[in-house]
Amino acid sequence: MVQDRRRNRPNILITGTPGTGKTTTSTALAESTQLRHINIGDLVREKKLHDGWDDELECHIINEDLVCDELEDLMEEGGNIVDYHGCDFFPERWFDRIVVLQTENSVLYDRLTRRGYSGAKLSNNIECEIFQVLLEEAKESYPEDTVVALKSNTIEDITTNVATLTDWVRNWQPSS
Ligand code: DAT
Repeated sequence: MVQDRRRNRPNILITGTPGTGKTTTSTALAESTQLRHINIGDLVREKKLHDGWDDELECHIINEDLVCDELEDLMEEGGNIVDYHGCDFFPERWFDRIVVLQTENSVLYDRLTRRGYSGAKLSNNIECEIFQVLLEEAKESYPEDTVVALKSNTIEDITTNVATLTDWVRNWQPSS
């Protein structure tokens, strides 16, 4: 695969089941690296990059083409942390690192319950984590050596993950 390395700062995708800590991790990482944090859920709401509301899943029906069009220039420029619970519709060439956060089921269950999830929305997300759906999706969508799974059960995990990723960003070099 030919990487698009005209950018001189890397792009990172932080993905995982809702509640695994994507936004918390991305926010801390953006602070320590000065990369730009792009929360896809917020972007979709703010710029209305959706095709309405899904009553059953209780979320916007994201318009993937509109999202990709919206982000193309920023991604080409580099220096982005993209935070989203899906990863298979972004162009492969956008990302230098794909981070899949993973959380123990019981811990995730408590976090999502606290967030007000119940019924199908809660069980769908717990199943998504049990079956490692995001890790499989990432492995199928990106070169294996760019995908890393990190556990996100505790605050200490976040601190360690942010430190590891910050080092990785500092050492990243655009290839010639
Ligand atoms: P996501 O963006 O993946 O949906 P979040 O960052 O909004 O997740 O976190 C959801 C909640 O769980 C929030 O209250 C912070 C907490 N949390 C996330 N990761 C954690 C971790 N590794 N340790 C402790 N709490 C965590």
